[in-house]
Amino acid sequence: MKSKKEKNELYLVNLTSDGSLLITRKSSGAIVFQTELSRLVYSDQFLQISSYTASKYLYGFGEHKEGILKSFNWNRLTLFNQGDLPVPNRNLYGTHPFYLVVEPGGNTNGVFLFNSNAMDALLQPTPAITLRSIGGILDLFIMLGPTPTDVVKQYTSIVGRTFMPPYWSLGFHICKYGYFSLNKTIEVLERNLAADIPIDVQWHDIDFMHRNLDFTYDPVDFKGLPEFVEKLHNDGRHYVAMISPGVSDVEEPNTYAPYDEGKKLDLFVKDVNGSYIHGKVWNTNYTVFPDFSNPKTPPYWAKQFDVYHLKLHYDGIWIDMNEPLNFLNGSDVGCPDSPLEDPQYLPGRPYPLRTLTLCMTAKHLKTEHYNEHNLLAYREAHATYNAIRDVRKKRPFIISRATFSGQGQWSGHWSGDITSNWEDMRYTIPSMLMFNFYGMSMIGSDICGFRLNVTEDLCARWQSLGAFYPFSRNHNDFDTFEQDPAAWGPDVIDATKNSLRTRYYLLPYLYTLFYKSHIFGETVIRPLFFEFPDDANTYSIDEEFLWGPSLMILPILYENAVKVDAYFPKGVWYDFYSGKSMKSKGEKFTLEANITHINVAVRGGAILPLQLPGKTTVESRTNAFDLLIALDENNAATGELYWDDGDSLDTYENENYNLISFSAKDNVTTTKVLKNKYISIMDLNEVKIFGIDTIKSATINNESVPSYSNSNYWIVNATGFSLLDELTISWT
Ligand code: MIG
Repeated sequence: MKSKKEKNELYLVNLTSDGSLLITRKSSGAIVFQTELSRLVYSDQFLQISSYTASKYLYGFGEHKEGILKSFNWNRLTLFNQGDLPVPNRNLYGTHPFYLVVEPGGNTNGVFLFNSNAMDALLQPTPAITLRSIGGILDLFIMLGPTPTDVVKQYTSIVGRTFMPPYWSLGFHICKYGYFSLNKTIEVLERNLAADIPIDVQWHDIDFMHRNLDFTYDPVDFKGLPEFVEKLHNDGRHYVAMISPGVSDVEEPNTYAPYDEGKKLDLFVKDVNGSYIHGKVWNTNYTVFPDFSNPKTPPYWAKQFDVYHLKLHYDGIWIDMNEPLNFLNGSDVGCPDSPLEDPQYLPGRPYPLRTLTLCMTAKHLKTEHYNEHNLLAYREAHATYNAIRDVRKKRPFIISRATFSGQGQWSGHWSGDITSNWEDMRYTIPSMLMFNFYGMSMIGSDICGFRLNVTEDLCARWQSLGAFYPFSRNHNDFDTFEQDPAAWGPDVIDATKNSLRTRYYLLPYLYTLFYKSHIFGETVIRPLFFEFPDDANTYSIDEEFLWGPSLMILPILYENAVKVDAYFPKGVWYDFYSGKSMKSKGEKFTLEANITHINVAVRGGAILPLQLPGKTTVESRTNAFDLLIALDENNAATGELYWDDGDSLDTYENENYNLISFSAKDNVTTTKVLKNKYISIMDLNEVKIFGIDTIKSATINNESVPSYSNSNYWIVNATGFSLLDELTISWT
């Protein structure tokens, strides 16, 4: 007899005695997974399983530099963390063996291969996928969705969900490799503040360290750094410092605790003979690597952060080079002969796995680097998260270059050393979309590009686009000219100010999306097909994207372009700034955008919580809120706001937050205070209504209030009211 639970399952499994395994979706008969187990290969250094896929609409299995939709033309996707710059068709910094397939009819399924060895996925025109790993075990999770968001929620319920970011990290960040002095840092920051650019976070790259040593700062060129950081804090700003995973091995005894203490605890990665394996990164001599898989390492790591914080009050940490990248192949003395160094099957690039990283035979506590490689950054991020949480007693903010499945719990990511050209700017959108899909919602790219010099037009367009990255930071290489917004003329400065003002205005909506990502596993940024899986036109779109379900960003991505031909899925959409409506049957609209403008559209049916922007998030959080009501075809809309102090740990778990829901139908909008535990002022300024022709009179809680038209929309004045009271807003 079948149990109730089984009856409700979305799938059917059929396994024949000769090993044909077929998993289908009960409701449609679509293939979810289909393999011949008789063809399964399961050996020590070669594991292979193949499956038909329901369609050629497959997404994920990254990190790679490419669009969201994968090619099935004998396409090999390699996963093995490596630190060289992003180029197409090559493995990149992170490993996420998880993919999603849209079935005919619009249901979606997901497959996660829980395996951390180097591996390939081969996509064949059948369509079919072959998963091929060179170690570990075959442990597959299959997710039935049925919506793309459901698949991501199911995946993140297995691997872990995005950390709850501090509110300040949603502001704008500036950075450059090669300020080379505190004076230069101050000069750049000051000119941006003088140009009225909102800045929340100042960063420092390795050049602020003393002789490139982790947990130091240069006492000469960066003299006064702690005082500078105090000033940042007093002005409502924050500070992020860089740490590399390797530690210098030749410091005088008793002068450099990160080495001395690591040596005493004997926790560095070893070679086959049991000596510390020597790589070469930034240090004068060689570099040794803490073994984050050793239980002694996290407390050691935490101690370094603790001591460091006594000197320098960092707020966030940037973990770079943690693939790990090594300037040598394997070690200072190469690597021994071994099947681990030269496996019979070599995924990815046609050169050994040890190229520009550690020997595969290097020894971690329980196993060889061959098996630990892809996990190093994950473990480092976890240790760093716990370390700085315990030091600061506030929410950690960590950005990591290398990543593995589930790392979104501990860190965000940025897309690494992209080049300052139009192609690489376009690539930043699929990068963001995919990392949201992997459960790492805090993702961005170097605004205006990292490598080589950017042009003024490109930088203006990039600042506009980058204002809509979840993690919004301008950063560039040491040998390029300065590209912070204020280094430019009015085009870049105005593009930056306009787009950042919009970002800061939208922060309560963005923050609520992060809450939903953290608690429920939803994506913050998503491709159009996530919201419109029945509309096949959306399946390949990655030059426009959504914030949550309701806000569409339509950037200019081509040189000299001043218009964007944007696809709007069926429904009512409104220009975010003017309220002008566009009724779409599922078609393209041409939108203009001069060099200082980026198009943003609101989907009918949404109520967005907004807050008047400030020069920092600390300032914006003291301002009044607006509500934007965008009515759909049925004159209805809904929305939500999550609000807490933005920095304390576990506010959701401790119920220290406010949660307010909004619902509009015809000419009445009501708000419900579902939780009121965070004591704060949440005054309203105005309510904007998109999608009505005229208002004769308006009331809030039966008091009549002024209302007026702003060409395409109506505004109801709401001053004197608070979001913490339940409101009924009506108009005639
Ligand atoms: O080999 O710290 O991706 O953002 O500026 C370069 C210097 C090492 C790589 C990072 C980049 C950073 C740079 N780092």
